[in-house]
This record gives sequence, structure tokens and C-alpha cells, in this order.
Amino acid sequence: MPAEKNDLKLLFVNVCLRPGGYTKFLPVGLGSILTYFKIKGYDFTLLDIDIDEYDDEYVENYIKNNHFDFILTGSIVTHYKWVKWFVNMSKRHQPNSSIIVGNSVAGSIPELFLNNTKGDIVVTGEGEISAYEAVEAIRLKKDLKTVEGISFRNDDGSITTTEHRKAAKINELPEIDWSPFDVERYMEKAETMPDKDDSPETMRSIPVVTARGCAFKCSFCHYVFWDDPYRNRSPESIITEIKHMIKRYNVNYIHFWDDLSFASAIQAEKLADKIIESGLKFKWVASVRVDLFSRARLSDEDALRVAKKMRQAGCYSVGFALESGNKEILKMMNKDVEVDAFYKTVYTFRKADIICQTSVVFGYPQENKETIKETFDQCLKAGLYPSIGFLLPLPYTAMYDYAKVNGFITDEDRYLESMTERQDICVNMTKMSDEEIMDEIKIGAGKLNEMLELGLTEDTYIKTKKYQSQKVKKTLEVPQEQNITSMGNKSTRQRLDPKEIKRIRNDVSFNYSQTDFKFEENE
Ligand code: B12
Ligand code: SF4
Repeated sequence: MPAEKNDLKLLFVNVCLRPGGYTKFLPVGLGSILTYFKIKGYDFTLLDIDIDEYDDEYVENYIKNNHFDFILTGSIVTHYKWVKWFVNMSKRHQPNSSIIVGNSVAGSIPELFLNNTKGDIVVTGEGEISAYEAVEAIRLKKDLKTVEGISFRNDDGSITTTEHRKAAKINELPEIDWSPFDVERYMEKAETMPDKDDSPETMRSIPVVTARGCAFKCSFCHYVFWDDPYRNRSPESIITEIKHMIKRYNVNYIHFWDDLSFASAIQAEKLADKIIESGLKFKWVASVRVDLFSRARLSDEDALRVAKKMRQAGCYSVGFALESGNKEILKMMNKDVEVDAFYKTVYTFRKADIICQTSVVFGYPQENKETIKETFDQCLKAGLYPSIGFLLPLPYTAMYDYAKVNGFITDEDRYLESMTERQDICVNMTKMSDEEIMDEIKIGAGKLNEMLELGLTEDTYIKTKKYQSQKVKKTLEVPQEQNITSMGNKSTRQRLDPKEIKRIRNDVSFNYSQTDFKFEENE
């Protein structure tokens, strides 16, 4: 007789990515998995290491003194070393429990993870259904080979990876039930950058996902939904969730925790229209790209109209990455944007009174003094202090392969254990020394610091402790080109042909009209 669902003891573990961090973020991915299990009738225990900042000794004692049939956890791949320790430690104390690990820490390196840890099952990609089906397969004593989207170790030690699971229908996934988490404490420590006239103390924010994945494939980037089509939620379902969040938690800020909230301005306008129509009052922040307006080929007036409408709907800040001011590096990044689009986008959003946030990546193999200067020149021109980071080769990215092929990563397990964050130079693939890179950065960041009167010191140029860009100290001149948002000569600009975009899997369900690439075809 198979065990009943409620006879089984499940433990979900929320890891702490940044011990001592001044902000805490509700884990949307884990929250979504928990919700799915709850809806399917499972009870569980949540060990939230993040909000309580339990140390390793506490965690080990907890595992030692409690019994679980399943232990499920996951994190970003940069937390590999800790997750490896946790999995091996758990197996030592509870050899009979099944340990299931998801998110990029295991899903972007399934074989390596299983070979180097005592974990039992890796959930690759989107986790809700695969994790649930894996637990169900064990409960019902079914063959794990029947579960899509996992890798697992067989009795003989060999590893089986099953078929990739078809991407879930994003509007059908349940709204996250945050009740297992101490939401109030998370809200106290949430992102502290409010809108210009608000103070951090009045912020009550919660994350909401509006899209999964991204429509692009940059060579340094990896997200869990890499092998899935880019999917947007319908404005209706987003607004319904926000309505619930306002009612339940009295929130006034929403963070759209997306890789890419809007692939085009048309999509942004659609959501803004619906928010305005709903009459809901909340502030929000979204992730876009520097080509948000240019990809839609909007005129100056239309771009500004959309930006102003976003502001009217509550958008107070947008993030879009310049990454580099050098064309060759942008090309190797596979970024598919023009440098000029950056200034134009900053100009448009600033005119609409929206705070711009950007980030840059130094350390592509071509990087030199000149290219670093080119990047800072763009920031100086736009009067925008970027989040400064270095190329951090992540598994399942083109730059990870580059690092391996060129001998920068020889022992993957060791490299993964040594990884920190993009604010540190983990691997230097340039011809410059670390010191030379840092010296150039100090020059560019120093100029920006002075121009924007930020009061940073050389020690805080990179780890600024808080985002600096809201202090707009520079009035921008109207971009010289006639059309502020075009990417250049319309007739020569490469068209985006949906058929030409290479998608690895699940192409069939990819709906371009959803991402509003349709405008490309209409022109
Ligand atoms: C919020 C966020 C953070 C928060 C973390 C919050 C948290 N607790 O997750 C903070 C600010 C701390 C953060 C930091 C970093 N982040 Co971040 N972050 C995000 C962001 C914007 C949203 C995450 C999210 O909620 N996603 C939505 C949910 C639905 O997706 P998900 O978390 O991947 O969950 C799914 C699967 O992974 C899986 N899953 C997740 N958990 C579990 C658990 C189990 C048991 C199972 C079975 C499955 C499973 O199922 C989920 C549902 O399908 C993403 C972009 C994005 N949209 O994903 C980037 C992202 C995750 N971050 C990224 C990066 C690079 C970083 C940093 C390394 C950047 C840096 N500074 O160097 C740091 C790492 C910090 C560290 N010390 O390790 C990358 C991930 C790269 C990678 N290969 O892992 C992303 C994808 C952004 C990008 N496109 O580059 N980040
Ligand atoms: S546009 Fe952003 S999220 Fe999309 S692949 Fe590039 S870096 Fe990643």
C-alpha cells in the first residue's frame, strides 16, 4: 500500500544567499513550489534560514534532530558550495530521506551536481510540476524515468536525465500563497529604494512575477527558463494577484521580479492601461531592455507617451542594462542592442519622471582601458551611476564554455565552490591584470561620483551598499538624432524574424503575439 500524502514528512529549505544582508527577498521560486504542493494536498515544514539567519550549526542540529522523508531546496548557482555542504550533511544524518534540489544550483549542472553531492534528484528548469511528480513517483513507487524535467542517480550509480518538461501555461499556475513565510519581517527588510517623494519606512513591498524567462540569449546570462519560451502573464491575472496582495498585506509597492518584464513597449503599454483601468494604487518597478522603445520603432512622441503612461500606472523605476559601451563586446554578449539606444531610453524615462537603474559588465576577453572608458562615457553622458559587475561565467552559458575551452576553468567543482558574486573578479579572461581593471574602473566611477555628487569612496564604487541612481544631478540634452528612439536608419536595421530566433525546445508553444514581436511583422 502506498503511503498517504499526509503520512510523508516534507521539509522545504529556504537558503540564505546573503548572510547579514541589509535586504531580504521573499523567494518567489520556492514560494511557487510550496504553493503547488499545498494545492495538491501535501503538508510540509518550512525551514526559512534566510529570514532567521540560522547558522550552519543550527541547521545541522535541526536536520539531525528531525526526520523527513523528503528534503527539498534550491538556489542560484552562486550558492553551490553551501548547498553541497547542506545536501551531504543532510544525507549523513538522514540517509533514508530523498533529497531533491532545484533552481540553477543543480538544474544548470545536473550531472555535475549529482556526481559531486549525495543529492538524489535534480529538478531542471521550471520546478513546480516536476518536483511534485518526482515526490509522487517515489510515494507511489513509480519509475522516476516517467517524470519529465529531472535528473536522478540510479542504483548502479549511473545518472538518468529525463525529457525536458514542456513549459507550464503561465496563467494557469497558482498564485503564490505566502502564508508559510513571515511576510511582515520580509517586508521590513525589503528593497529600500522608494519613489522620489516616499521614504523607505513607508514602503510595503512584495514581489510579483509578470513573465518567465527572456526573449533573448545573452552569452553571459542563464536563467532557469532558458529552454522554455518567453511567457508573459495576462494583465488580468497580474492585476488579480496584486489586488489580493494589497488586500492581504496592505502593500503599496510591487517588485516585478522578472528577467524581462516587457520585451516591447507595446506590452508595457498594455499592462499600464489595465492597471490604470483597475483603479489600483501602487508603485512598481520592472525590468526592461535598453531597446524597449527602439525595438517597437516608436516615434519620440509615442515613446514618451508610453513612458508617461507607465508612470501614471505607478511605475517609478525601471532597470535596463547598458552592459558595455563597446560595440564589439556587445556583439560578443549577443545583446542585440545599439549603444545609442541607452542614452535615448534614459532620456525618455527621465522625461516621464521614472528613475532609471542600469548595470554594466566588465571583463569580456576584449576588455581594455579604452573599452572600460567607452562604457563609463555612456554613463557619464546619461548621468547614471551603474551597478558595476564583472563577467561571472555561469554554467549553461556561452561564456562558461568559453572559460572552459580556453583553460580559465579547469576544475568545475572547484570553480563553482569558489564563485562569489558579479561584484568580484572571479575569473579574469582579459589581457589586463585585476589591478589594471580596477584602476580604470576607479577613474570612470570616480568621475561619475564627482559629477553626480554621490559621496562614494573608492571602497564603495562597486559595492555601493545602496542603489545610487535616484539622485539625478544631470540635466540631459535632447538626443541629437531626429527620432530619439530609433536604433538608427530604419531601412538598414536588421529585422527580427521570429522564424530566425533559435529556441532550443518547446518552440511549438511560443507565441510571438504574446510578446508583441508582432509589430515587426506588421510594419
Ligand atoms: C530576486 C532575485 C535575486 C535575489 C534573490 C531572491 C531569492 N531568494 O531568490 C537576490 C537580490 C539576492 C539575487 C542575487 C543574485 N542574483 Co538574482 N535574481 C533574482 C530575480 C530577479 C528573481 C528570482 C525569482 O523570483 N524568479 C522567479 C521564479 C519563479 O523563478 P526561480 O526562482 O528560478 O524558481 C523556479 C526554478 O528555479 C525552480 N526552483 C526554485 N527554487 C526551487 C526549490 C526547489 C525545491 C525546487 C524543486 C525547484 C525550485 O522552480 C521555480 C519555479 O519554476 C532573478 C530573475 C528571474 N526572474 O528569475 C534573478 C537571477 C535568479 N539572479 C541571478 C544572478 C546572476 C544573481 C547574482 C549572482 C548576481 C550578482 N550579484 O552577482 C546574485 C547571487 C547572490 C548570491 N549571494 O548568491 C540570475 C541567475 C543566474 C544563475 N545562473 O543562477 C537571474 C536569473 C537573473 C539573470 N537573468 O541573470 N537575485
Ligand atoms: S536580455 Fe537580460 S535576461 Fe535576457 S538573456 Fe540578456 S541578460 Fe539575460
